[in-house]
Amino acid sequence: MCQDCGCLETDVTMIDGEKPLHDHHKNPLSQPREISLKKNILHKNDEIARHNREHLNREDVFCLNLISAPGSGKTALLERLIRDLGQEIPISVIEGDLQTQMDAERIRSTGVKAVQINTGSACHLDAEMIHKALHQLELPRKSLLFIENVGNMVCPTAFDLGEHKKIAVISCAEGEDKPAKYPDLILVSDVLLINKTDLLPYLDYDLAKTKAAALKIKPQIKIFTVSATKGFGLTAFYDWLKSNLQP
Ligand SMILES: Nc1nc2c(ncn2[C@@H]2O[C@H](COP(=O)(O)OP(=O)(O)OP(=O)(O)O)[C@@H](O)[C@H]2O)c(=O)[nH]1
Ligand SMILES: [Mg+2]
Repeated sequence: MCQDCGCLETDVTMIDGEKPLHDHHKNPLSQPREISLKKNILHKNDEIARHNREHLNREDVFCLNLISAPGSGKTALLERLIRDLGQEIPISVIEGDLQTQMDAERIRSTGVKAVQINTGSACHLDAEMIHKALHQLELPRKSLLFIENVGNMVCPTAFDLGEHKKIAVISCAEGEDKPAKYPDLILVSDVLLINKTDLLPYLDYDLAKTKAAALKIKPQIKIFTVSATKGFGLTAFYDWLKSNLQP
């Protein structure tokens, strides 16, 4: 094992009988270059995200980015929310998925405008994708814009899209260990929705333990326990949404 970096490389070179030098030590363009590239990508993303946010602020649009594992109930929550609040508050949706228009079609069938972004193989939305989608939407003033991210609890956490708040969605059916296993999702989120609470009688799921785990990671996160299908707990979440809309 290399004494300098701890790697297992065996291909070593001797210099003047001194200690062995690995090829990766001689090449200054190895790992540090990879890190700076990642920084550059995120820097560019953040600039576009800032631009998106300025645009949304000018129109008084409150924008929320929903992040969860596949199947936690993001689209079901949006369908329910549109039915419950759509008459009171104008709502628009940007849908993110690798393939298909399925989620956008579900939203459109509620009568609300939805733009579908297909990322192909990318595991997350980025600010440039949202920038293009914003040009396809005429956002009413003082409205809500929801972005449903690609179903993934890891990659979307690194990308600012220009939203005002991030909402993590987990469902009881996924197990109570999710906050502890995916702490970055909790750290970047302002709100945690614990969905599918109607299934609690059939699951071995400790709701209090899940909430405590999330609060340990981020004490200021707001937690709502809800059921998109039965409507449990949604009024408190709607009150929070309304409290964030400019009067
Ligand atoms: N019992 C129950 N089922 C739910 C609830 N919310 C969603 N579901 C079901 O869970 C499944 C997945 O819901 P979706 O809304 O499609 O989940 P999603 O997060 O949008 O999934 P992706 O877009 O694939 O990431 C569907 O069969 C929903 O009917 C809930 O509160 N309770
Ligand atoms: Mg969906």
